[in-house]
Amino acid sequence: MKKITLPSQSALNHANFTFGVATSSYQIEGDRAGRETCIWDTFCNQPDTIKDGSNGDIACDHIHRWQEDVELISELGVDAYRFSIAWGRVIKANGDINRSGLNFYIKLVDALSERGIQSHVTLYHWDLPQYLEDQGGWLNRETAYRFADYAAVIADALGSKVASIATLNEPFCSAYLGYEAGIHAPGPQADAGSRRKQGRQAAHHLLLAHGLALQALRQHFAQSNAPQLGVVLNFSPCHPLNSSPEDLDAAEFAHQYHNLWYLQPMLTGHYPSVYERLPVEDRPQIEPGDMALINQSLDFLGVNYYTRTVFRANQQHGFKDVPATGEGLTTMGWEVYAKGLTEILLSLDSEFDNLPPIFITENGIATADVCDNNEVNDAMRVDYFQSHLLAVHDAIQQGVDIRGYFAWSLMDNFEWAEGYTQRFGIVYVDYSTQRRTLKNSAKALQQLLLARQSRHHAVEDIC
Ligand code: IFM
Repeated sequence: MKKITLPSQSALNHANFTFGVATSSYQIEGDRAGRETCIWDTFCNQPDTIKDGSNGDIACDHIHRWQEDVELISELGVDAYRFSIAWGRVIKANGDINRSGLNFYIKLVDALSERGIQSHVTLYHWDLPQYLEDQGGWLNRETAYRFADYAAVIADALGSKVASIATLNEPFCSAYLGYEAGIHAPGPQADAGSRRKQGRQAAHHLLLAHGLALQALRQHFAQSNAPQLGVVLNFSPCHPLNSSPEDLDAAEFAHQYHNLWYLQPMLTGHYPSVYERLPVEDRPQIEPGDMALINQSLDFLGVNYYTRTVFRANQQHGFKDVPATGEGLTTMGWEVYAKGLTEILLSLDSEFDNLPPIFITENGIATADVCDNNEVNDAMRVDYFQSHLLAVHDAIQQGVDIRGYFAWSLMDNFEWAEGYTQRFGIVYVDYSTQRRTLKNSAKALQQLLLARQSRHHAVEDIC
């Protein structure tokens, strides 16, 4: 079996570097009856939205199997578990708190903490309650204020029991894929001509939600032990197809539009300069004071990285992505490009003076896994983790402040528009029995992490 190894002096070996695994609520929880309907329930019910016609009604049945899953996480030897909270499991349509839903997360965090595992919580990983969508969803400014109220409820309930709270996961996907491209929930809300405007408006309200929630969280924790507060964004280095001025410009446009659209307002209070290149009718409505609200200080930035993207010039939109081709693509059709992770980390570090410490909050690969006799030989995933951990090591060596790494994902799960056709887990899930089996990648990470743990314990004993 392949191993994962790190240079012996690597910062990733230090006890203060956090290793974890990650999931999200809609992708694993199931128990549809225990929560309000969310936009993904509605979207999955529409024809031709999900590749295999599936939904998250049962998913990995995590709500009923969470104790088994906590044991699994603990067995892996990780320091931390990153998961998201389903807003509609915690706040009912009438605004009351759903006590049993909230208690689920309290019990989860307590059980993790009893095993010495930190909880890293994300408040919003795409499952907007349908009752808010019915009032306009992210196109309605009010949703941002409801998000801040929900954040305060979570702060009150989980408070200083958790290591970190991230407001949003990949708002780019919520706004761009959900509204502009329309391939994620809630799906197209307008004719093609108005979708870009709607995408930008949803993005602006997501940014506002982030700012208002951070403000509420800071106020809540003013007198007490605060978890680290931040946000999780997805990044992909944008490369030109060739070195023509048009393609170079397209790649820069895409970089600002995809990578900087959220981070720059959060860190500086301004949209990137390509904002000015958007036709006036595509720009979001911004109220006075919004940009200052969005510009809250961050304790950490969560970086999700999977692959790079290649762009060429396009008359109509300024840029167009060029899908990867050739050998060695993942089952998502994504290129394995580990040095892109070092590249984007260095580029963010040089672009922003006030870049907060970074956690790699998602990194992983979908492969065509088969469980044969309780064995899943996912050698490609082992190689992927190996090369990407070295890419993180390289970035740290070059001065980037990176505090942790979370593998995506703890287990196979509902991959949004791809349904259950993509397996991102280090643990294989047989959806007909819900049986979980450690893939070879999980065993390789486990070996690395348990060896690391025993070295830390040995050092503690000496001290
Ligand atoms: O599964 C998703 C996750 O929900 C958000 N980041 C990307 C992953 C893989 O597509």
